[in-house]
Amino acid sequence: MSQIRYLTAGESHGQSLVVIIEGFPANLKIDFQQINKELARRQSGYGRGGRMKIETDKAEFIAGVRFGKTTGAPIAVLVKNKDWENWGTKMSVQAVEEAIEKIVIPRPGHADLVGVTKYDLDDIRNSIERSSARETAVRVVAGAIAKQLLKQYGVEIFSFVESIGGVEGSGDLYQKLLNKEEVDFKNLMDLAEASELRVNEPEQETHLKEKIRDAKKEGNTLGGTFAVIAKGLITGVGSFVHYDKKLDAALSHSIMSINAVKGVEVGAGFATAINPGSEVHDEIIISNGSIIRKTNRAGGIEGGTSNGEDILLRAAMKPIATLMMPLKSVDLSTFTEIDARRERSDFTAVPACAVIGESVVAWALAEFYSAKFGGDSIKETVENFRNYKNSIHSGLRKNFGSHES
Ligand code: EPS
Repeated sequence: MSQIRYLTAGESHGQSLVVIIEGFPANLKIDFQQINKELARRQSGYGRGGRMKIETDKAEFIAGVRFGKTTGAPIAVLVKNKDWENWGTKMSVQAVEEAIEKIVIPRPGHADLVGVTKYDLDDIRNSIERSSARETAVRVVAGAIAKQLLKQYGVEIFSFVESIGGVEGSGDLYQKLLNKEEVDFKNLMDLAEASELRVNEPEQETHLKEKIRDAKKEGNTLGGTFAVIAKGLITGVGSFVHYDKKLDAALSHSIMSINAVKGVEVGAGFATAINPGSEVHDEIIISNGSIIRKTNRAGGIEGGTSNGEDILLRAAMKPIATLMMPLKSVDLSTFTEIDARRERSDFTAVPACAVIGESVVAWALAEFYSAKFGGDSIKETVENFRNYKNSIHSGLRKNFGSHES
C-alpha cells in the first residue's frame, strides 16, 4: 500500500480535468494562490499555440480541505477547460444526432495510431483527447500540493530550460552544479523565472526566440532539454534493498511519464559512461563538522538513496508531433498514403515541460518522504522527520565509536 497516491481523469477538450489525491496527512495548510501560480507557470512560455489564449487554469477544490487545511480525507480538485464551450457537441458524453467528422489520419510521433489500434477505436479523436498534454494541468496541481508538503521537510524544487532546438540558453549551469562550483543559484533561478523560455542567459533568449520563429515559419516544431533541481534533501530517502524502492528509478519514471519526454539523466548521466571513475565519483569530505561531497555528479543519489546533496536531473523533450509542414502518414479510411493531419498546436512547449518536471519530481519525492516519515497529521510527520534528522550524525558517531573532538 503506497502512502500517498493520485489519479487523474479528463480529456483535453472535455468539461474538466480532475485529480483525486489520497493519503495526505491532516492539517497541512493549503496555499491556494501558490497552486494557481504553478498552473500559470505551466501555461506560460514563448512558442505556445492558440489554446493558451483561451485557458486561464484555476484549481477548484471540491473535497478534502476545510478552512484552508487538509482533513486527512481524499482531496479532489477540478481544473475546468474553458475551450469545452467550443467543443460541447464534439465532446458530448451523450450520443448526438448530428454527424461528427471522424479523424482518420494519424500524426507521426503522437499517440494517434497506437491509440486507435490498441483501444479498437474508429475515431482518432478518442485517443487524442487523453494523450494530450492538457492532462498535465492537474498533475501540476498534485505537484503543487506535494511541494507544500515537501516544504515541511525543507525541500524546494527548481527548474530551468537548457536548450531548445539545439540552441543553448543557460550556459553550463548544469555542469557547474555537478561540479558544485560557486554559482548565484537564487539569482539564476530568478532569471529563469522571469524568462519566457525559462533560460537564465537573457542574451541567449533572443536567439532561442529566433529559432522558434523560424521553425514556426517553416511549419516545424522544436524540442529541447531542461533541468530539475531539488534542494534541501535529507540523506536516506529511497533505498538499495529492493528495485522498487530506488529513488533515482522513481524520479526517472516520473519525468519519463511526462508527454513527449524521451530521455532522462540523473546527475552526470550519460557522461558517467565516458569519464573515468576519478572524474565521476564524488569524494566524501568533512565541512564544518558534517560529511558532504566535494562534487555532485551522482546528482544527490547513491545506491538508489538520497545522500543529502541536491537532486540533479536533466531531461530531453522531443518536438511537438503536430507539424504544419506535415510528414507522411496513412488515411486509415482508405489505407492510402497521405500527408499527416494539421491542427492547432504548440510550436514548442519545453518551458512548460520544465514546470511539469518540477511537479512530477515533487510528487515522487513527497511519496518517498511520506513512505519514510508517514504520519496521519502534519504534527506526527514533522516529529518523525525531526527525530530522524537529529539522529543522523550522532548515530554514525555512536555506531562507529568516533567521538566529537
Ligand atoms: C496538445 C495540443 C494543444 C496544446 C495542448 C496539448 O491543444 P489544442 O489541441 O487544444 O490546441 O495546447 O496543451 C494544452 C492544452 C495544455 O494545457 O498544455 C496535444 O495535442 O498534446
